[in-house]
Amino acid sequence: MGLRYDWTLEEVMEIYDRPLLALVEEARAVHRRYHGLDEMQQCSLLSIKTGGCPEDCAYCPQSAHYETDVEAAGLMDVAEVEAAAQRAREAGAARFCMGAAWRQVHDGHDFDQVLEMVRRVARLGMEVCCTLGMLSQEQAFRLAQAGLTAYNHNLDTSPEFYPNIITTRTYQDRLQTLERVRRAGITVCCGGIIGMGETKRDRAGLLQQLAALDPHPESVPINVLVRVAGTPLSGQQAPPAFELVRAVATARILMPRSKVRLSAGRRSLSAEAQALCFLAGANSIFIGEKLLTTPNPEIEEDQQLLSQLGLKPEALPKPPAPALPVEARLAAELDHLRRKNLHRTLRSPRGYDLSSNDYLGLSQHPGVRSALRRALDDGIPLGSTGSRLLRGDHEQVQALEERLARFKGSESALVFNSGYDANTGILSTLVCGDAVVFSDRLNHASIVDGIRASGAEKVLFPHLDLDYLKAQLERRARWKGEKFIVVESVYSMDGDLAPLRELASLCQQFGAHLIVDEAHATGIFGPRGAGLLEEWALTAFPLVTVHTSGKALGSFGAFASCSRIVRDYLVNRCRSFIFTTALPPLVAVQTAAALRVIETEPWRRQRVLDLAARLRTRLREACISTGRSQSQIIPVILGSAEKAVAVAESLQRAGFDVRAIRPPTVPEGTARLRVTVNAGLEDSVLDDFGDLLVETVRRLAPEACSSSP
Ligand code: SAM
Ligand code: DTB
Ligand code: SF4
Repeated sequence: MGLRYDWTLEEVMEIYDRPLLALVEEARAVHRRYHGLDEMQQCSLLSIKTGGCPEDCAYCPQSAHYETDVEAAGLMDVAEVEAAAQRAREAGAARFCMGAAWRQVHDGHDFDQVLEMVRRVARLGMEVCCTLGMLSQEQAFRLAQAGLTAYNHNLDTSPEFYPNIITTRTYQDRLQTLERVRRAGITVCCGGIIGMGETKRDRAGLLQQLAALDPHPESVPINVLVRVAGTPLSGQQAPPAFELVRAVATARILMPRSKVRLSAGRRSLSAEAQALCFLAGANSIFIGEKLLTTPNPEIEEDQQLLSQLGLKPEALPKPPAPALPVEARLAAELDHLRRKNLHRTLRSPRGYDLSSNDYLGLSQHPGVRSALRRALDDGIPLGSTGSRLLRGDHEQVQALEERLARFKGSESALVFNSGYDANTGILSTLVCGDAVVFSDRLNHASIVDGIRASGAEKVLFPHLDLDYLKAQLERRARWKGEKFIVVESVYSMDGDLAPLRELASLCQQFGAHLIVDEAHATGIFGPRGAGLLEEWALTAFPLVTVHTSGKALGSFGAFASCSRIVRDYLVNRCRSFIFTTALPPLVAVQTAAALRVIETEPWRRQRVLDLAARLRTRLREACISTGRSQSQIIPVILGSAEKAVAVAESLQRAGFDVRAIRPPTVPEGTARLRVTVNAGLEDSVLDDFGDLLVETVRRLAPEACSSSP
């Protein structure tokens, strides 16, 4: 099973409460799947600035609110820190963590010194971690640039118990710094403390919060409260060791890939209790006689324990290969993207689907699944084994093409490996270098690339501006070569519809050929789901229409419908068709089965369009524009990339999978959420989503709500 980020508190409690041995066994199984069982990461801690902290964390001996034995000291000297790191490395530490008793980082001399410390420790080949309190985004970027591996910033406990422990900053403040760390490309070290008087539910609540961070923190420190005289928590009872084992095991199960660090408080644990924690999945400890201000087990004692248990220290991280000049350029460009909120990372699907192109839910359809199962049982080849022109032309693909042609009412159809392959291939093959192509400014990148590759003259016209297009056609009335007009029928980022009838008549008037990409209309529009041309009963068929199978059909690949001559020409000349291994025949079976569902379950497309209308109405009532959307795609334009990302992340945290779309995918200043609806959404989910979307936009991007509907 993949990693999860949506554990409910009840689920976490159920895991936490399992019989201890069963819990440990399960955690160990997860540990075995994701990590070496005999490896222990050794980290070293150094307080580079001690005491006098303005925060009131009730556990902390360094808080200025309490009288403890800690002697305040200013920021250490860089060379001394470097020497300490060197000693730690010699003692076997692979990671060096520097802590400063600050509420937040202030720019200036001290921060510059910290950056230099980070650079020096990084040069020693160790992982470098800092814990300095709250950070601004810019400070996070600077730490990343200095070579920081990880930033430690703990949530400490559940959101409910938190106010009993800290009043000078909020849980939300903590989460914000963690987000900034993530955005800067630094790994996250985030955990908490047990033994502060919290309940079992609070411990589960903390773990749930940690596991909801996406991605999970790369390291999760689990501290046992070190009771320090003078702090409000000095009189707490030590928690039973088994509670710690449970917390470690649950963390291991919830966050399988993370390092779980048995951090402060090991001096109060027996060797046996520590061994159980290691068995339950803890695979990192702090070594050295001191943590930040409190004592830690003696180094020799730890070495003995690890050797008795057969645990060996994890090696220093492999030194990164020196960046080639080209990599340095790439890294600088990536850094620039991060700073402009334009850096993309991959994120697997989770939460309610409000962003995919699986409009009809066919990627999960039981009938399609059974068709695949039958085909597998009948011995269908798993790979196509070659390009279509060699041995890769299987009967299932041929049958699919015949079916697709019937579906479209065209003479023939030709399957491509993807929509991108279809558009680039078709345009670069059919359009000659002496032609002129009139292309809508918002056409998909694959259309743009295909036209570019054709070498033809390109005339961009403003989105769906037929007057402008007509004027351009008139200017080129005497053009010697061929003319083409290329549009999408449903625009993928705006959800609006191209006026195909008018375009067809312009083509007739000016002797141009129409090419229509029906990617987002296929399966949705038309009485039989064949697309917008069918919806509007247009009989003059374009030169080619392009359809994808990976959207409403829930499968993979694409197809063109066209005349026999065009198909034959593409088979002989189209490079993206010829020079690639054909799709596995199983995919053809899947697409054919999906087409059957489209024919037999027309309610799905009606449902999608009804849901879209319902959401648009909700947004319009709240004065949030949905542009000219008339389809299942609903843009919520927020302007800046930063706002779009903030709104998307907030909705994602609430369990709705919405994605931000930023330049260059959409024009500068029009970053947006691209919301899509699908037939599987329940009314109540859509309504909850609509309400939350309105509330979130009002809170984070109020200027996106106009005053009148
Ligand atoms: N000021 C920074 C901050 O709060 O993030 C950095 C240092 S702070 C000491 C790092 C973490 O150490 C705290 O978040 C807390 O989880 C842990 N810690 C502090 N005092 C502790 C104690 N007495 N027992 C256990 N853990 C403690
Ligand atoms: C963490 O979670 N534990 C470490 C580390 N992050 C910085 C700190 C423990 C501090 C214990 C109290 C002290 O020594 O001052
Ligand atoms: Fe300050 Fe950090 Fe201690 Fe809180 S835990 S008082 S922020 S040093």
